[in-house]
Amino acid sequence: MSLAVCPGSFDPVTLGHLDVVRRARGMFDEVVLAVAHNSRKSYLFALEQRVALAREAVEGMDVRVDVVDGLLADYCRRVGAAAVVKGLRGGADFDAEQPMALMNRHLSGIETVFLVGDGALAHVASSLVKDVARHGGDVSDLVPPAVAHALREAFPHPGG
Ligand code: COD
Repeated sequence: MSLAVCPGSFDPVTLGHLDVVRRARGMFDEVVLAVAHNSRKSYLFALEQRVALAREAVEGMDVRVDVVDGLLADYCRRVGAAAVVKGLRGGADFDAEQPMALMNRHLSGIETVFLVGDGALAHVASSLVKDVARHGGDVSDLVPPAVAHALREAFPHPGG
């Protein structure tokens, strides 16, 4: 059984993330969406909420959601992962991801597989989605329904 780990901050999970997870599920026997901590980010949603929103989003996809407490490389070794799967929207993503892939391989030998996401979702990033929602924009076609609801609660707008 080959297991892939799709890690991320998922603050919050978007349709872009889910596209990559779905593609990974087509290639591996088992897929874990792993909510991890990026020390360069501060989060809007608490860990428990990011996990709950991700669980709801992957319902019916035969994908598990788990939390990475510590290093991703250690987590991958512990669960016997065959690969880390990351999504690429473009060159900037590759530039950011390559050092992490090299570091994870250095730490535990784990390989990273890069999947090119749906071009129609290449503009979808958690940070942009939050920014649009913060200013009252509609993100309901970019995120799962429960995430759209959570964003409306986080950024209430009169009449919105
Ligand atoms: N299309 C395709 N791919 C996408 C899209 C989209 N629209 N949106 C996001 N993605 C991809 C990203 O490129 C990324 O690969 C993945 O989805 C997750 O994105 P984010 O933004 O939710 O998550 P990040 O980038 O903040 O995640 C970083 C980690 C949390 C994975 C990293 O910091 C980590 O591994 N932390 C654990 C501690 C650790 O091991 N640190 C050392 C790392 S070398």
